Amino acid sequence: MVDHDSAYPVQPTESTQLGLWTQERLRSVARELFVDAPLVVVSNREPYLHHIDEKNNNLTWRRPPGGLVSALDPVMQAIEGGVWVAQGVGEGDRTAVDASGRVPVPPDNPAYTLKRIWLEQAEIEGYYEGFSNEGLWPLCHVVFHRPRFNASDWKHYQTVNRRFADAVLEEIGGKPAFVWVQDYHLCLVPHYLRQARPDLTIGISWHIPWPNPEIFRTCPYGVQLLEGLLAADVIGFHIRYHGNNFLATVEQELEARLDRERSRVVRSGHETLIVDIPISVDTDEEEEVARSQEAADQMEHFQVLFNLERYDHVLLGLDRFDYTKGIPERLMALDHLLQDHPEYKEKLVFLQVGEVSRMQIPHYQELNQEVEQLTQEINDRHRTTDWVPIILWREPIDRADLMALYQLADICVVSSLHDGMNLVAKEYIASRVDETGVLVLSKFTGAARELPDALLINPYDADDFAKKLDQAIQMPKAQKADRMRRMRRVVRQNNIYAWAGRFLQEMARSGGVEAR
Ligand code: ADQ
Repeated sequence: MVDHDSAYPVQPTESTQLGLWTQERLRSVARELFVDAPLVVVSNREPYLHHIDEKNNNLTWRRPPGGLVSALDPVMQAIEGGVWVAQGVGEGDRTAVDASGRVPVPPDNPAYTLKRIWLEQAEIEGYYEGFSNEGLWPLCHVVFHRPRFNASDWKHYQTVNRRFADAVLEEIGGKPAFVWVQDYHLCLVPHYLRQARPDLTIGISWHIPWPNPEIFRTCPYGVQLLEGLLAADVIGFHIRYHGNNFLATVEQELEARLDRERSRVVRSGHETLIVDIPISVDTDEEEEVARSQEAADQMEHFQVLFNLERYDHVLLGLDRFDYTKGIPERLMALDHLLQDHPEYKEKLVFLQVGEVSRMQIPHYQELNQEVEQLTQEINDRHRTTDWVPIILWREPIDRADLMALYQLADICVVSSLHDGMNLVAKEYIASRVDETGVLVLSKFTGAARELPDALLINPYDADDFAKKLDQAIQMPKAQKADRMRRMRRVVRQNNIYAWAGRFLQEMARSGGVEAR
């Protein structure tokens, strides 16, 4: 073990003091770090899905929605030569891979290897839909949905976590490696890896909030989850508050030595460093897409499709459709706004974009019904002969569509009830190359800590939320520009390469490799 004193987590590392993190800088740091040991990323969700296009008899592909994939794919592309282990879910996925489940990605310009593993239907139901998304997801987000745990889901969760660990071990053979595990689906992977290979350097990034100890202890398998995580050398959260909740949980649930000063846990002679490093977006790439001809074409397309030219104010909500994102709350705030300010009728439109997800789970079906019903009620309450305030749009969208929609939105509304970070907020800022636009942002997102220049709201307070929407509409041009400029500086500085670079440096130090 190296002396960690020089790597106190919240201080800027030597490397970050050198200036802005870029793709090139991450690549050169990675070349030094991973010279003798490759980087293997492990996550449930895969970065690319293959589809069979029956009409043209060929394979097509796309990137699924979701924060983790949006953030990590550019990192893996920058690092080059790594391996990403994930579950294959596209109907063309098996056709695209070789006999070991491997396929080079991105398919149009390969930079790393995707190794797919295959799960049985019962495993998907128990591990993914059950334990991960009906248990851990509501457990970690304070949204008043009771988590559901049962022994059969837990068994699947263990089995599948072992399968992911086995796939990593198969991939690295007997060689040294850095393994970077992602998120709440895979808490036990560090433990299984450590059992088989005590020499590996293992990190895990936790993308969602960590609850307080009182909530966490309702999980009947909490101790095993903590033990699984603590087999890692480094555990990363987006904000200090979640890291502190984790430390408090460990203190309550386990026999372990805590060094709060240095954010470390020592258990059975093994030391785990807890860091908080905010995840972000690839600002250069977002800007490039925002300025592209494709995005410009899509802007024109959406302008015609939604008849946007006729409105003074375009408000946008864009999410992976989830009950943590506060979609009904933002519709109710709009309802309040229109009741208080009927003068906005016909002058504004609220565009709610987002594919439905996890529809096998009853809470998600209920959310879908609730949003459809609310939209209808609010539209009926305020409609005029040729105008309704809310347009619900559920089509899948690609990066150019995203950048086009962000640039068309005078106001972007992110109203999560609880969110680890929220990348939509940061993407909106990155897209605003014209340095205007207003971000209305829930104070319960990790992003709110970095972005005091957003209009911060409590999504449960519909009156104040409506007032903030009004403030956003009325905000003078110069103030919008000042705020947006400051937010753009923050997002550019703490970009995705800073997140990955800093995390990988902490991993390297814990594994005895000195980063620059
Ligand atoms: P998510 O809960 O998925 O991420 P978020 O961070 O907002 O939430 O990321 C969503 C991503 O999906 C964004 O990149 C967005 O552009 C994309 N997206 C959303 N709707 C889409 C749609 N309809 N079509 C295509 N793309 C869409 C989790 C945590 C977050 C944390 C991230 C990363 O819940 O708190 O920020 O991981 O750590």
